[in-house]
Amino acid sequence: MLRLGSTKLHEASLTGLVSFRAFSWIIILCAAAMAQQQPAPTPTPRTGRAYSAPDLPKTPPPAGPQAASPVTFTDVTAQTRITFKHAASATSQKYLLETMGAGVAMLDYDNDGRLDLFFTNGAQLKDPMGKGDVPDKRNPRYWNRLYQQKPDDTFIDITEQAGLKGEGYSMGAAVGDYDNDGYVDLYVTGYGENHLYHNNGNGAFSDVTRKLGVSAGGWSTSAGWFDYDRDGRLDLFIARYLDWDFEKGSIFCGEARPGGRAFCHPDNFKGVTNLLYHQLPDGTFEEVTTKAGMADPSGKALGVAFADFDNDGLLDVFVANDSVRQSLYRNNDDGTFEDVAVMAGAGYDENGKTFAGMGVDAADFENDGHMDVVMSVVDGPPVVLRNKGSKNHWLGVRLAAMKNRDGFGPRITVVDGSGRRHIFDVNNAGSYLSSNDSRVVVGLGNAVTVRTVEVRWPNGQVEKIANPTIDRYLTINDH
Ligand SMILES: [Ca+2]
Ligand SMILES: [Ca+2]
Ligand SMILES: [Ca+2]
Ligand SMILES: [Ca+2]
Repeated sequence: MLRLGSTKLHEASLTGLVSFRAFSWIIILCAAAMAQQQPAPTPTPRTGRAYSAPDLPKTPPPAGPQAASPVTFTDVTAQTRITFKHAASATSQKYLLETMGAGVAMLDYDNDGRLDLFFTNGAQLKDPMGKGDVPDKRNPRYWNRLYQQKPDDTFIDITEQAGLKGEGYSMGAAVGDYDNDGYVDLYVTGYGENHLYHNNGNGAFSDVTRKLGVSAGGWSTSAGWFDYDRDGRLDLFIARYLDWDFEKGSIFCGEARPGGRAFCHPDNFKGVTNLLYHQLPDGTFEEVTTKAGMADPSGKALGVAFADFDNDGLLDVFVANDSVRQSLYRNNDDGTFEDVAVMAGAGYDENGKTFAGMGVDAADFENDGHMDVVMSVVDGPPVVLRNKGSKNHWLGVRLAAMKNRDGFGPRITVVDGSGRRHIFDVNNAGSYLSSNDSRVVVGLGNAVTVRTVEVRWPNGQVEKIANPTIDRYLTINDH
C-alpha cells in the first residue's frame, strides 16, 4: 500500500498553490495591479462591491493561486531562455477571471533527473463576452507551455510535441503519477473544464480527461493528488473558487463614471463546492464529494495543502478560502472527512474574522512534529496557524545534504511498530527555484515504535535504520 504523503503535499505546494515563499511576488503583482487602476476619489453610485471601494483593499486578487517565487522567476527567465509570458486578455469588462491566472508546475516529465517547467496561460476573451462565447486558446500567445531543461541549465519549449497547448482559460496545475507507471502526469485546472494529461513516456501527453471522468467544470483554481484512502492509487482534490460565469461576472462594480469600472469583490458571487475524485481500480475516477462529506458550497477556494495534521497516519486537507472561513478536513479513515477548522481554531483569524486566504502550505515550523499552516492573504500579512499537536506519536525524517539534482526523488519507507508501512517520495524540487523543506513527518497514530526507516536514493543505494527513537527528527545523510 502506497502512502504518498510527502510527495503529494510537496507537489501541491509547488504546483497547486501559492506558498509562503511566493508572498513577495504577490505584493509585487498587487502593486502593479494598483498602478493600473483608475483612482476613485469621488464617491458616486456604484453597483457591486469593488476592490477599489474605499472600505476595501485597493487591489484585485493577485494573479494566481499558483506560482513560484517572483524574484527567482525573473532571474531564471534571464538565464535560461524561458520566453513564456502569461497573457491574461484584459478587457474593459474587468472580468474577475483576468486577474487570477498564472500557475507553474515543476516536474521531471522525462525522468532525466532535471526539473522541467510547465506554465499555465489565459485565453483570448471578447470584450464583452457574448452568450455562448468561450475563451479561445488558439493563438500561440495563449498556449500553456512546457519547457524541458537541458544539461546546460537552459530550457527549450517543447509544448507542441508534448501536446500540451491546452484548451480554455487555464489556472493551475497538479503533478502526480496517477497510474503508477513511473511517469508523472499533469492535471490542469481552469475555467469551464479541467484537463488530465497522461504522460505517455515518449515525450508526448494524451488528454484522458473525458475517458477517466475528471473534467470537473465551473471555475477550478488549485488541485492536488493524494491517496486519501491508502489503496495505492492517487485521488484528486480540486479547489473551486466562485459560482461565476461571464454573464454573472458582467455585473458592474466600481464607480458609475467613465473609467470607474473596477474588479468585483468576490462578495458579489456565491461560493461553490470543491470536488473530490476517487480513483477506481480500473483507473477511472468517481466523484465522491458528497459521499466524502466535502460538499460545501460556501467555500471560495484558492489553495489546498495536504498534511497529516493530527499524526494519525492519514492525510488531511487544508483549504484556503477567499473572504470566507477556511476549511480543515480531517480524514476519518472510512472514506469521509469532517471539517474541523472552527473546532481546531483554523477557520478564522485571531479576531474571529474571515480573511482572504489564498495560498496555503504546511510545514513543521517549530520542529515539534506537528504540521503548521501558513497562508498568504490578499493585501495583508500571512496568517500562520500553529499546530499545538495531538497525542499521536510521530517520526520526522530529515534527508541531509540533499543536493539540487543528486537528491531528487529519494523514497522513504517507514514501517511502524504495528507493521503499517508509510511511504514518502521526497521531491526537493523547491531547491531549484527556492529553498524548500525536504523533511517529512510520519504520523504514527497509536504505534509507539518504529521498526525500520529505509531510504532509497535515486542512484539505487539503500540505507536502512532499525528501531529509531520516535517523537523526534532522524537525520539521514546523502551518499
Ligand atoms: Ca527532465
Ligand atoms: Ca503516469
Ligand atoms: Ca486512493
Ligand atoms: Ca490525519
